[in-house]
Amino acid sequence: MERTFLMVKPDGVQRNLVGEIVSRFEQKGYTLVGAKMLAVSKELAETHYGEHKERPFFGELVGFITSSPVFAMVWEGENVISEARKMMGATNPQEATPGTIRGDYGIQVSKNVIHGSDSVESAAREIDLFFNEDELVSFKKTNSEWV
Ligand code: IDP
Repeated sequence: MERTFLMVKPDGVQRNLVGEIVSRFEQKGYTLVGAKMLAVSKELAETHYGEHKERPFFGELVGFITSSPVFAMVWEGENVISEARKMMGATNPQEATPGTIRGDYGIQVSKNVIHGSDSVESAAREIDLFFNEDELVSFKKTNSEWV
């Protein structure tokens, strides 16, 4: 059983897509084990996107993610890290398949609606960065044998 970190970015929150996005992962069968609205600080943004520090768009990226609140989530389930990436679609919404979140709701790469961890290591790092242990629950859903 895996856990992944997903985040509705400022454009998704402003466009009222939080409910739709939560609904997609719920209906798929994954379990939401933590969630919160937060305003990302410059420091948190720079740490979260640290691997992109040398990229030309780093300043734009940090400016965007701190521009308005985000909705941070931890989801649990079998292979949820890679499956959530499939459900999100390609980084550039114009390359994302229709039916994926970015394919359905995004146009520009800088406003691509959602972030999701891309590996077991980044999931662990990002969950730890955004959530305290006591903000996450651990439970078994009564319908789990049907999913
Ligand atoms: P990912 O979010 O699909 O994992 P990454 O390559 O990790 O993609 O890039 C992080 C974020 O940086 C992307 O989600 C996207 O919003 C933004 N980004 C990527 N390339 C560009 C660019 O060329 N200009 C502006 N923003 C970009």
